[in-house]
Amino acid sequence: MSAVVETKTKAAWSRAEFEEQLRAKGAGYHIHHPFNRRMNSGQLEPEQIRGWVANRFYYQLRIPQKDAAILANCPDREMRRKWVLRILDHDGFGDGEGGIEAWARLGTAVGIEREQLWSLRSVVPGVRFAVDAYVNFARTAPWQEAVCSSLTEMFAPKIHQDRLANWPHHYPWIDQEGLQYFRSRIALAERDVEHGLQVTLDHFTSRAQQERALDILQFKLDILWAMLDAVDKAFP
Ligand code: AHQ
Repeated sequence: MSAVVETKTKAAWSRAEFEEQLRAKGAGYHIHHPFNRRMNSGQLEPEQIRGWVANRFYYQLRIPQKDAAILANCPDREMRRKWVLRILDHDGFGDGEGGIEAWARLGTAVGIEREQLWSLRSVVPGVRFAVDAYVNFARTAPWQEAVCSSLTEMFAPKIHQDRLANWPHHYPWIDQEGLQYFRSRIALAERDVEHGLQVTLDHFTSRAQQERALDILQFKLDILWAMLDAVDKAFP
């Protein structure tokens, strides 16, 4: 029986089973990527750290546009009132500098000139391609699918905690002030995942839809993995 026909005849998972299936995708999270493993075990040279920070800056810079695309596609005011916080968290508002500025301070802490970072000259094609694929997905997919793709952040608190635990010891040359972004992201990721997971569990209810949600999450896991592949190759 073809996979499509099989899925159509299979019973939907319960909410708990569906969440378990989503969380099981963490096995492919970029915390397991060789570049990240070398980073966390202190094997990277300053130039490789700088290459990673400069390339991930492009990802951080585009996240608000990704989230704004979701807002633009979403007719549900209650959902938008929550989702808009993500844009404010990254762009900042009022006196709050926001996550993009905090990432720029990480850039300074690892020795990247501010003008060089904001010029995006260090962003390699594979990273630009992967990040743009994410933003374009959010622009063109149903908003619930784009929400589902953000659920890689289910696995993010651990990766931030690893950096906070390992960088001061392995990379004492990096001013720890620069690590503030990782500190700030742990609580924000947990808040964002709680909302994104509820939307996902509520929307994807048939087995075919649930399998689609797993494919969407795999697409985003591939984006994060491909970014590290490109950085790993560009900064050997
Ligand atoms: O700093 C990160 C961030 O702001 C976000 C937003 C979220 C999304 O909407 O897709 N994903 C995400 C992630 C951030 N940091 C990554 C890291 O490894 O530092 C993890 C990444 C994610 O897990 O999707």
